[in-house]
Formats: sequence, C-alpha cells, structure tokens
Amino acid sequence: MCGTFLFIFFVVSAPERLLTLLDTRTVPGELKWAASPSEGGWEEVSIMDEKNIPIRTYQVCNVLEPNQNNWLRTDWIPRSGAQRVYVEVKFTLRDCNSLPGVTGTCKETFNLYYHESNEDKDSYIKESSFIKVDTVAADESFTQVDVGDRIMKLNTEVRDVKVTNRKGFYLAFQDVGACIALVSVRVFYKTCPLTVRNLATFPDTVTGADTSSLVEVRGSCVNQSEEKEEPKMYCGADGEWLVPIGGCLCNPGYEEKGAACKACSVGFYKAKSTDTGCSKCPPHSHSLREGATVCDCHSGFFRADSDPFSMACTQPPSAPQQLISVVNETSVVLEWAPPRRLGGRSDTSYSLECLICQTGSQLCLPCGSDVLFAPGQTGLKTTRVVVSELRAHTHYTFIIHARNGVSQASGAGAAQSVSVTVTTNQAAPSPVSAIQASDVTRHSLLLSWQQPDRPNGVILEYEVKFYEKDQRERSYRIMRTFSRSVDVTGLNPLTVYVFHVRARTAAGYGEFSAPFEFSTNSDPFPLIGEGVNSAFLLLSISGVGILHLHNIFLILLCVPPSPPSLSLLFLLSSVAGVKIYVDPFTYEDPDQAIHEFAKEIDVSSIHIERVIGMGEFGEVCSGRLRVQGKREIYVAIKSLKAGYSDKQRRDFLSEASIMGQFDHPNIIRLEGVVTRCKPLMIITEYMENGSLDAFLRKHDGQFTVIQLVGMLRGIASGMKYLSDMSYVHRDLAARNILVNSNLVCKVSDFGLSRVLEDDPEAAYTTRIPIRWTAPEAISYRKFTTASDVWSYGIVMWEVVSYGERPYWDMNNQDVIKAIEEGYRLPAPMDCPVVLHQLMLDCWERERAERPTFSQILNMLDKLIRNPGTLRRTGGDRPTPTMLDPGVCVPEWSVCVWLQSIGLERYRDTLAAAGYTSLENLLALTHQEMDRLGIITPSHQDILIASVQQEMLSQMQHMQHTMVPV
Ligand code: ACK
Repeated sequence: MCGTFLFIFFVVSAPERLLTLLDTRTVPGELKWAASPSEGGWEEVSIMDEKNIPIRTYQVCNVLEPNQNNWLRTDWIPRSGAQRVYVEVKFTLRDCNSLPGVTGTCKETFNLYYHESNEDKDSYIKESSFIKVDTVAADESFTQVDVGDRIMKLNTEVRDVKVTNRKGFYLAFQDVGACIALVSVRVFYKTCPLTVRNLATFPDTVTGADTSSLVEVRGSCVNQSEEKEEPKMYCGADGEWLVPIGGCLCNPGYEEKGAACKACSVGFYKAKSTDTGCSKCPPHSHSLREGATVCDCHSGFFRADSDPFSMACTQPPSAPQQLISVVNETSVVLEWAPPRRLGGRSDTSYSLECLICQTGSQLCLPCGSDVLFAPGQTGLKTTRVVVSELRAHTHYTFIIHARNGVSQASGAGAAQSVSVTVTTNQAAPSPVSAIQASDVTRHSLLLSWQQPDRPNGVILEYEVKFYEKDQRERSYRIMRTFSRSVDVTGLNPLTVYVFHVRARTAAGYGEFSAPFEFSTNSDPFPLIGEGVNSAFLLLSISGVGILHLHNIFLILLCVPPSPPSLSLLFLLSSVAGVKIYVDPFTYEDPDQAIHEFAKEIDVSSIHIERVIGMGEFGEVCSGRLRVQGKREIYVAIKSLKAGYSDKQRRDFLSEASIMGQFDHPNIIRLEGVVTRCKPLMIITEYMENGSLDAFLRKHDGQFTVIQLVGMLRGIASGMKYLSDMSYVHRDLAARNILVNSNLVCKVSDFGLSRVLEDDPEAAYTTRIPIRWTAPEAISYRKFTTASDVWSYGIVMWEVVSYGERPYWDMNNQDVIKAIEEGYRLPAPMDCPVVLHQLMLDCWERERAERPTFSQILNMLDKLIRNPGTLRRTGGDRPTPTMLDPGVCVPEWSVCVWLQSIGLERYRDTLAAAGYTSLENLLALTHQEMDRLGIITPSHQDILIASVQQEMLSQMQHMQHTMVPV
C-alpha cells in the first residue's frame, strides 16, 4: 500500500459525481424548519431568485438588540450511505457599517452546526447536542443579487463534515446578531463515477469519510474477459479515481475494442487470453464462425499437438526414395533419399522395421532383439543405417518408414514407407565361450565347450589351439574335431595349459575364444569320463615364420572305411578345411553326378509362361514352380533342344551338377532338373532384371556409385565363394551375371570350364572370351582364380561404364597385342580413382601380383563404409583411348620415377591425391596407400623403400655438386 500512496496524485478518471441530499431551491412549498425562538428569530420568507423562480429563504436581522442567539434547524437529512457531506450555503449579509445607528451589537457572521441522528426527532432543538462545523463569514467573491430596489451581494460558502455514525443528521444555523438572509442551502456528497479501466468495470463509489481517505475498489472483468491480475483502483475523497492496478484480458476468440471484448471476425482467430488482436488464419486453415479460438485445417492438412496455432497446417511426408541395400556378410547397410514431399515440415524422421522371412514362404516375423541398428532403429534423422548381428544366409525385409509431426494425426501408414528384401551372406561363427576340462590326468584332459551363440551356419569343425602357459604362444598345438569335446593327450604333468577354441562353417573360421587355463595333475588315470576321438594336428612354430598348414597336415579321420569314391573325396576336402567343388566329369556316369547334386523335379509342377531368350542349348523360358508343401516361386527354365547328342546332353546337365554344389546368395540357385522326360530342363531361380550387361545399358547413368559398388561387391562375394571352393569360372563377364529385382547380382553360366578343357584350340577359336580373359589363360590355358580376378577387373569396367564393350570395336588380335604391350583400359567416365586402381591391380601381368577375391571384397567393403573415398574421379575422358603405359612428361619427376620402378600405373592415383613431388611422397604411409586403393603389399613396400632411396641419392648428388670451387 505504501507504493499506492506515492501514486495517488495521478488522477485517472472523469470528474466526480455530486449526489444531492437537500436543495432548498427545489423544495416545493414552505420549508418549515424549526426555529428557536419561534418568534422574533429566523423567519421564512419567499422571494424570487435571479431567474425569477420563487425560492424559500430564511432571514434574521436583530442587529440593534444585544445577546442574540437565534437557531434554525433543518429537517432530518438521511445520509444515504454518504460518509462526508458538503454543505453549500448561499447567503447575503448586511455590512454593520451600512446600518445607521447600530451599536456594538451588530455581527457579520453566523455559525453552522450539525447533529447526527438515526431518526427524525421532534422539532425540539437541544442546542448542546449540536457540534459546530464552522463560523461562516462573507468572503470576497460576492455576486450581486437584486433584492427589491437594493443591490445585495450573494456569498457562497461550502463546508464539509464527516457523517458516519448515524443514518442521518440535522444542520443548524446560529445567528448571534447579524443581518442575514439564507438564500439557499444545498447538501450533497461525492462519488467516483462508474468507469471501465483495463477491461475492468469499477462501480459508482461513494468517497471516504476523511478528506485524505482512499476507498479501495475491486473491479470486475468486462464480458468475455478474464482477470490477468486483480483489477483495483482507489476512489479519492474528491470523487476521482486514482492508481489503477492489474486488469483483465479478452478471452480466446475475442479482442479489445473500445473498452470491451469483441469476437474475432470470420477468417481470424485468437488462441489465448492476451492483449493482442485477432490474427489471420495461417496457411491451409480457416475459421467459419466469429469468435474462433483456433483455425481448422483444410481437408488433408493437419496440425501436431506441439504445433503452435500460428503455424501453417501441414501434411505427412511421402515415402523415402531410392532405398539401397548393401549386404556385407551378416550386416546390411541401408541408405535412402529423403521423401519427395516433406509436407511443409522440417521434422521428418525415419524408423526401420526389420522382418525375418522364411525361405520359400511369405511368412515374415519381426527380427529378434539381438539385431543391432546403428545409429538406431527409430527417430532417425539420418538416411543411413547399418544393421548388424543378423543371421547368416537368411532373408530379411527392411521397411523404412518416414514420419513427421503430423503422421499420427493423419493416420498415414504404409503409404509412407519403402522396403527392400535382402539375403545375408555366409558369415563365420561367433566365438566359442565356456570351455571346461574334465577327466584330467598327468598327461591328458577332456576339453569340452558349448556351441557358439551364433553359429551362422552348420558347424563343420572346431579347432583347439593350446600351449603351455610358460611358453606363451611361441609353441602351440592345434587339434580339430567334429564334436564339442576333445581328448587332449601328450601333455606334461603338473603343467598349466592355455586353451582357445574356434568354430568353422562353410564361411570360414570364427574368432578364437578367450583363453581358458587348465592344469594337468600327477594322476596316471582320469577319475571320471572317457576320451573322444578327434582329428589331431601338431603344429610347431619356432619364432621364425609360420609354415603353411598343407605342408604339415596330418589327418587322422575317424570315419568307417568305404570304397574310394567321390563322396569320400568330398568328405576329405571338407575335413581339411574348405568344401571344394567336385568336377562332375570325374563321374563315369553323368546321371550319377546329376542326381548327387541336383533334385529331380516332376514336370507337372512346372508351369511354363513365356520364352525370355535363347541359350546355348535351346530356349530359356520363365515360369512358375510349385513343389508340394512349398510356396509357388518364379523360375527360369533352360531346356535342351530336341535332337541332341550324348555329348550335348552331358554338357547341358554338367552345368546343373556344378550349380547344384553351390549355395550362396550371389550364385544363381539351382531349383532342380527334369531328366526323366523330354525336353530335359534345368530349373533355376528367376532373376527379374535379366543379365547385367543388358540391364546396365538399359539404365545408363541411372545408378549412384554406391549402387554400382554394391553390385560389384555382390559379384566379388560370389566369386570369393567359388574360389574358396576351388572352382574356376573361366567365363566371368557381365553377360553371365544375372540381376534380380533388388539389384542383387548373381554369378551364373557354369558351362564354359568344360568346353575350354575339351578344346585345346579354344584360344584360337571364337569360343574363348578374349576381352575378359587373362593373358596367361589365352596363351597357355593357365586358368586359375587369378585369371578369374582378371575377368573380374573387366566386369568392374563394364559395370562402371554401364555395359560398354571392353576395348570397344578393336578386334581380338589387337586386344591381345595391346595387353601384351602393357596397355590397359582407361577409367570409364566418372569412375572413382580407387575403382580404376582396383581394375589395374586385377590386370597385373604377373598373376601372383593380382589381388585375391577376399582382398577385393575387403576393399569394396571399405569403400562402402567410407563413401567419401569414391568421390574422387579422374575427370571426364571424352575419347575412349587405352591407358598409355609409357608416356611421362619429362618434367613430371614423380611419373618418371614411377616408370623407373615399374609402378607407373599409380601415377594418376598419386597425382589425384596431391603427390606431385618426390618430397611429398616421403610422407606416404601404408595406411594412406590402403586409402588410395594401392593395396598390393609388395607395391606398398617398393614405393616406400624406393622413394627413400631416391631422395637419399638426390641429396648425395647435391652434396657432390656443391663442393666449394
Ligand atoms: O538378358 P536376359 O533377359 O537374361 O536374356 C538372357 C536369356 O535368358 C538367355 O540366357 C535370360 N536368363 C537366363 N537365366 C535367367 C534367370 N535365371 N532368370 C531370368 N532370366 C534368365 C538371360
């Protein structure tokens, strides 16, 4: 309140209102006030006022007589709630000097009294009960009044008095010997008038009792408004409003106009109680009625709960685009482009649904909780996810949903998602855990363990590595076994041994387990249990180097003896480590091979639909295959045309015998064969996009580099599988790669190996695919995995150039000659430098210098993981010319030097990476070379050693030439 007083001088309202309690001028007829004495004192006289209206006055003029005490009392005046009343008296007074012959008895004042009372008492005046208000004298401001023929001066005096104790009061006028006429008496009080301030109404308020009192008044909010802060004002004694505090705000849907709250017009809204006006509806919304608190969204547009009402209405996003999947063993990299329509919002996020699908059925279930998603599965802001810990060799469907803040409100679902189905590759098993020892003696123990958590395939074998703890790993032994336990013998007594176990599937070995330590004891016999047979291998390394396993393989097989057969051969090769492919031509009876590796299909379960092309032996058709108990699938059907020879039949079926041995997501899958009726048929999975070369030509320039590398990775993975099985393809080319609807590439066409073997003149006939074949295979039929790698380099070139013919229209003889002279295909247009470098590596003259498929796969995986490395291209090459092996500008020292060490193939790579001088090259490290795609270890060593040597000799030369003259 202290603060309030500081402000009371600020008058904030209209002037006071005066409410009259008594006005003698308006009283009709006589006043008949009580006078004492009733005779000879105050006398009621009617006169005409200045406007000629009759009024009642009281007069007294006993100036010549001493000791006058004449009282005149008004009637009882109800105070009507007033606390302080004002008495305005208009009177005339004769100047004593103007009266002839008056003595000292003449007075020029009168006294005003009041007395509070609850009721109208009798006319008796008890003078002592009256309280004096004031002695009233005439003041200087006189108004002239015409009284008969005399001009009199009219005084106006106002006195105020507090009347708070009773319901009403009397006033009394005491004359003590003056000559006075009370022309009029008016009694009134003041109020602060009804007013609206800050949207609060303050009622008409009677002022307080004291001249300094402030009456605190609480306002009430006007219609359609609410209190912001309690509205208050003070009513001052003189009827003026002071110090407004607080106030009200118009309700939502209303705005302030002329001290009232008015509804917002159509097309406008106000969402909150604020002092702002109504706003226009934001884009894609409307209000159809007055007083809208929010604008409704147009049909098809939505507002999220968290969206402010001032924000435009928006839409859910469309589906993500261009979903690419790249499978890397049991991980999948998914990448997509943002939706074409973001719906007017910037809060698009993605979530990934992972479904695991059964082979040959449409039944898919959510993936388990062990699958990992990086950076996450939901609420993704990025458009790339790496899904790992998937099961090997399994079909998965991934659905990417795009959402934004209004997706839920709109109820949008499947329309905003895109999906892809992939098949994971084979992967090595996870490490073995929990190894135990039992039946411990002084020289042996029985080691046992659990199957790995994720075997990722059928476990073919376990490998146990162990060594004496003191020896560390300087000398260790290895045992192999099919079972989950092994009898370890030949140990030293009372010695601590460290054991590691790892499992192997068709995809190779998994990681070794953590070390487990067990000690032999001094007992000659085990206390419990008995040993198991095992394959046993002793391997000793003595710190110098590791001997190749095959040099010292000693396999003790515990299989029952059986006649030597291909089955045993197959088993042997499996036991030794890797499943190898069996040449069907080693079977005397080709039908035995075909029935060992391919399933006979009943022709009635095949429904041929159309011819899709011509194969070497006859038509290739597409159709459907329904095997009992399985879902119907689309298949490709190769048939052997009528009138075939025995040799043709054998060659035709050999492809199926080969294909039937393979099981890999990047190798075309054989469904079965029809041999029991004619025509003979080979049924394979159907690849919707046909052969890769034609497919790329049809979609020239339409894929991202990552998509192209994804295709190459698939082919490399299939080829690695074939090379691990010791199968040499001999006809690897884009035309022999098939592409399915998910852009998965699969190696097919397993017919050529036999054809070339049969035909010693093949190199000089049109049958050999010269442009794809390594020089040693052309010249002396040295077909190896390394020659397949050469062909793979050509496939890379075909892929990156979208199906261009290798060496364009050069003839075969010119191609052979050019390759012989060291020419190589240049990088196709927009080809990343690292990819061309990898091609050049595949085209090394020395086949031992070419990378293996495993290295190629690793390299491509690295590129996929770091797509930035693919950005650097060698620029456009408008004219297709061969990469010149010998031209170096002499002043380009790096090029000349590279030529001198036989590694000029790296000139473009190094130049593009900024290595333009030998000094720069001193900084070259193995890691940097890995990054640049210089992956051949011997090349890396030569580059590092030679640059140091070169710099040294240059410095020595300078020292010589700088000898002082
Ligand atoms: O390029 P294309 O359409 O794909 O034409 C050839 C044709 O048959 C002769 O080989 C197509 N073809 C071969 N095997 C299959 C398959 N498994 N799925 C789909 N098309 C195939 C090939």
